Amino acid sequence: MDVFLRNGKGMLLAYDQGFEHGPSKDFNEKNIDPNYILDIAIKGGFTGVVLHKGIAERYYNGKVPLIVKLNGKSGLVQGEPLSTQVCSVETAVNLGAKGVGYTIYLGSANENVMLEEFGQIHDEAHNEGIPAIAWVYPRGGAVKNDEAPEIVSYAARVGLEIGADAVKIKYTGDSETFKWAVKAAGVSKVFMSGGPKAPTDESFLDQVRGAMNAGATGLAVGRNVWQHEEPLKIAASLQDIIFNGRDIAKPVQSPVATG
Ligand code: FBP
Repeated sequence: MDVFLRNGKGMLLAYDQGFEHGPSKDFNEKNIDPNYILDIAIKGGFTGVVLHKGIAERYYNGKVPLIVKLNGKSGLVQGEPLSTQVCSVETAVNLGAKGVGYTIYLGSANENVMLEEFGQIHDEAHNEGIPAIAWVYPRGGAVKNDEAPEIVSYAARVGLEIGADAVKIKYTGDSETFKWAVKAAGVSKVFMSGGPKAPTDESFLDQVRGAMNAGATGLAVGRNVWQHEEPLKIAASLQDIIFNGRDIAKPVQSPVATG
C-alpha cells in the first residue's frame, strides 16, 4: 500500500458514484466532469484516486496513483445486493493502476459470489505486485444497521481474513468503537468511508478525527469533497487531520451518524 501513503497515512478520492448511484442525485454541472475530480485529486493532495476503467481509460492523467475499481452495480437493481467484476486485474494494470478495489456486500444472500471473486482478484493483484483493497459494506436483508460497531468490526475482520491489503469501512459513529474495528482489521490498513455529504464541515471532520484517533490509516472519500463548494478547502482540513494529526486527540463530543 506504500504507493498510496504519505508518512504512513492515506487520503483517497473516490469517484465511482456515477456507476453506483447514477448521474443525477450526487452530481452537478461541475462534478459530473471527471477532469474536475482529477484536478481536485492533484491540488487537494490526495494520495490516490479511485476510478472505474471507462473513466481511467479516457481521463486518467497519471498524476495521482490510480486504484481501478474492478466491480460495480447500478443503483437501479432491487433485492439482495450483488456487485460483479466489470474489469480484469490485467486491464487495470495496463491502465496504470497501482492498486485495485472491489466491493463486497457482506451479509447479502449473494456474498459468496463476491467473496469468491475477491479471492481471485486478490491472487491476481498480488501476482502483479499491487494491493487489493476491499470495500466491505454489510448490506442486505440480514443487516439491520450497517454502522453498528459489531457489524463494522465484522466487516473489518473479514477484510483481514480474506487478505485485503486495505479495508474500506463505514464509521461507527465514535472513536472508541472504531478502535475495535481497527484492531479487528489487524495488519489490513483501515480507510474510513466518507458517506453522503455531512450537514456541516465540522461534523464530517469530527468523524475523520475520530477514525484517525482510533488508528485508521486514512480516509477514502468522495461526496464530502467533490460536492463541497470549496473542495480544496475541505481537502486542506483533511490533510491537516490525516497527515499532521491535527486535533485527533480531541474527544469527539457527540457521535455523528454518517447517513
Ligand atoms: P463517498 O465518500 O461518496 O461515500 O464514496 C465512498 C464510496 O465507497 C464510493 O466508492 C462508492 O461509490 C460509494 O461510497 C457507495 O455508496 P453507497 O454506500 O451509497 O453504496
